[in-house]
Amino acid sequence: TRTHTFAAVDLGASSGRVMVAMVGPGSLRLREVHRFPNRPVRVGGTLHWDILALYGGVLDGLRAAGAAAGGRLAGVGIDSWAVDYALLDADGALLGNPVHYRDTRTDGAPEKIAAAVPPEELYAATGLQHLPFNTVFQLVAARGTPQLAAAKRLLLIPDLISYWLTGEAGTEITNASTTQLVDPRTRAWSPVVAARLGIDLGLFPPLRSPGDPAGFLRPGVLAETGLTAGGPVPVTAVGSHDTASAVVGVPADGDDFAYIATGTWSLAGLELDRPVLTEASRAANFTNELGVDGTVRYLRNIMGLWLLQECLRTWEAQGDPQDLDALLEAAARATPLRSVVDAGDPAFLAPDDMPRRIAQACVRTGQPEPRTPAAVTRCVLDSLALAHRRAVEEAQTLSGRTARTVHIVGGGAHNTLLCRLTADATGLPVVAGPAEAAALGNVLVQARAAGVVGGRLADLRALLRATQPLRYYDPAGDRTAWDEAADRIGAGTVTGTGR
Ligand code: ADP
Ligand code: LRH
Repeated sequence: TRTHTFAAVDLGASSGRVMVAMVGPGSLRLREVHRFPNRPVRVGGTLHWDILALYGGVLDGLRAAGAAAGGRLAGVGIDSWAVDYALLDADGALLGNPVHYRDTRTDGAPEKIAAAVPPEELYAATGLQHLPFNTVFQLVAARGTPQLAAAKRLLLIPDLISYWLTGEAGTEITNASTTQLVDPRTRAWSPVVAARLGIDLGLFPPLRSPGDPAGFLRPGVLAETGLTAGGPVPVTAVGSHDTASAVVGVPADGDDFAYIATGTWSLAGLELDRPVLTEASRAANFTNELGVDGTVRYLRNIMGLWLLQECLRTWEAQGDPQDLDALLEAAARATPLRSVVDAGDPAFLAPDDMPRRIAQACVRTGQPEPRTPAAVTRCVLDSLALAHRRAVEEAQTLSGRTARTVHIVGGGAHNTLLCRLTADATGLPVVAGPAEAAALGNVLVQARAAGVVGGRLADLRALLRATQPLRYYDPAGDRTAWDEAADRIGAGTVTGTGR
């Protein structure tokens, strides 16, 4: 049997990477061929994504992928972070750098929208959790700008990369669901919501689904990446929302599992076959994002390892750089649950001095201020584990489903302390890995579309279990200590709506 080499372009908020996977019946080998930093740039007071640098990284990665595949790539798939978009003019030219979801331009937009469509109605129509940066809020913030007025087309980030690579435009549905303009029951646009918010759905190219063809690498791209000799290279729509691909990449056995995709964000919840649109679900700020194969990602956004990344950035800027491995070792020895913060607090959203904000939150809730990098790191990881526990428990209550295992995928799967604390806090066994679940979910959907592997999500996941190294953590310790810590913080969610 022949193996085929597929490339996954996976753009995360902290780094972009291009991975190649050798896929055959019963075999799957993933290799990173290129990783590049994703460094946002503030210009004119606005935080932007450096999209051309990212595209340059994608081209470098495809060149490396082609070399790894002996010049013959069976396909390319693209996924990235959600929500953000680029505007193009009538000639297809980029109208400015995409704005970062952590930019403050959306301040006040939710209030404007609530006046046009009450939050209850917006949730009933779209099932999306309230994140202050959802695409609808960004579009309302951009209303009246010359850029939006000149725009003839709107492309979400992975769709933009795909357009540049192929010349063909589409809107992939899993990521489209994060705009807050899609009805999760029909899996189509919600014209009513768009009309009431004055958003022109005509800006979006037609919807496509994971597995749909998305064109071929253009001749110029083939030339630039050294891929001209291998014949046409198809681009396939995958779960273009990185979290959609990451959930495909969860190596679960059966359906009684919870997952936590932990990278810059922690996305913690359940895979469902239909949305939960109840008022209780809205109040708890759970989202119903659309997944591969008709699934729903029922989850909550938790601030994630952003908290740690921003601490590291701050310490470095203050002339006190930390080594991550040494820091995590010291954190593992630090006093458990000494101070915890609400890992959903919107105060942590923007880039800024994170150790200071964490200390302030501890003081505000009458807890000791963590004073050393190790103590701050322990506080972050205890707080994330606590938020993981709350999301996993509430997702079950709100959906009526039961989880017997927690899968941790994404970069955080490397963090053994976080995995152990999550097992202890949830009281459930944790299976950690793969860290590159998004890239794996990306290539598996491509390989299936190409007929190289077959089957349903369960079959793709069986292939992952058979081929990817995983780590197991059994819960230990006294769960009442976690209850007590939870009581210290009146935890809300990223909206700050509170309990
Ligand atoms: P994103 O996709 O959002 O860019 P990733 O899934 O790549 O994020 O996760 C990045 C995070 O994973 C880092 O911020 C870091 O905290 C964590 N991480 C990655 N590798 C390791 C490691 N070897 N040990 C501990 N943590 C790690
Ligand atoms: C994770 C992610 C998450 C979104 C956020 C904007 O990378 O896609 O699912 O909520 O970025």
